[in-house]
Amino acid sequence: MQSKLPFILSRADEEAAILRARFQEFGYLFFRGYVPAETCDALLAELLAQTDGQVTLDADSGLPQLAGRPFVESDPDWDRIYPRIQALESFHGFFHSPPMLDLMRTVAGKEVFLYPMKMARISTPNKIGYETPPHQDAYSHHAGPTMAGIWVALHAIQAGMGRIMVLPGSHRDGVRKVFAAEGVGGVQCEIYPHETTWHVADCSRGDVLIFHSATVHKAEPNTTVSTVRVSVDTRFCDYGAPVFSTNLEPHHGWRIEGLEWDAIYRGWQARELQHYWRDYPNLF
Ligand SMILES: O=C(O)CCC(=O)C(=O)O
Repeated sequence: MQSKLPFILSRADEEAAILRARFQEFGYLFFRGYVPAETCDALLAELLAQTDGQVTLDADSGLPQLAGRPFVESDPDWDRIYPRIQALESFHGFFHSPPMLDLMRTVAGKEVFLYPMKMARISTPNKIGYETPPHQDAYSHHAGPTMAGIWVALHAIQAGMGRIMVLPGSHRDGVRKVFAAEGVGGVQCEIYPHETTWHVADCSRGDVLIFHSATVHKAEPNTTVSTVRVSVDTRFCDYGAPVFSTNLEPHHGWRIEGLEWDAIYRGWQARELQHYWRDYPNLF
């Protein structure tokens, strides 16, 4: 039987040593409203604009609504929409802002390297069974122990809308065996019989979840009638830690033809985030 407890709350103004100790104990940190509402609204509007009306924003609730066919990652609708999202300079720049980097440095306790691969998640209703299965990013990203995921809710995400959940303390048992699964990432990892209590919470716009590379996490199914869950995430590690080559590619660049950096950069104004990892000292 699976039970759920609320995320333990962290505050960015807590002492860094306390945050780091909590991160090592539970394998995650959850910060309420860290990203300003206007920043989330602006990015969400840009992401939805790339769907050509398939996902729209309900002005009253502030929640994305499905206005066309449901889809999951790798469906033809996704493959049409996602290259446009990946081409957004604001989407890539979102995680490189000084406050975001500060939070990552606080958790790491040192300078960090932000992975080039940035992810947007669009979890539509009517796709139950395709939600993100339980997994560890250490496996999917071939990453070591200083790598962590950083995930941001771009709007309120309530129960039934595909919330993200973590298995607290699961990072302490190392990287686990995996099995093929439907849903984002295509694999799920082993869950031990004693691991029955997950941590989860209704999110507000701008809430940030940071999770250890070996922390097991998954998404709940989106069981709403028409509300879509949209979030963004990426990875970071201690500066100098090994980074595997697949993380240097655009997300889904391995399967969507033409989704490559030169195409992504075509409409960008600034150059400093283009190929910024080329001098990184530990790529393999
Ligand atoms: O938001 C999701 O559904 C997936 C997020 C996730 O699994 C991750 O960031 O590793």
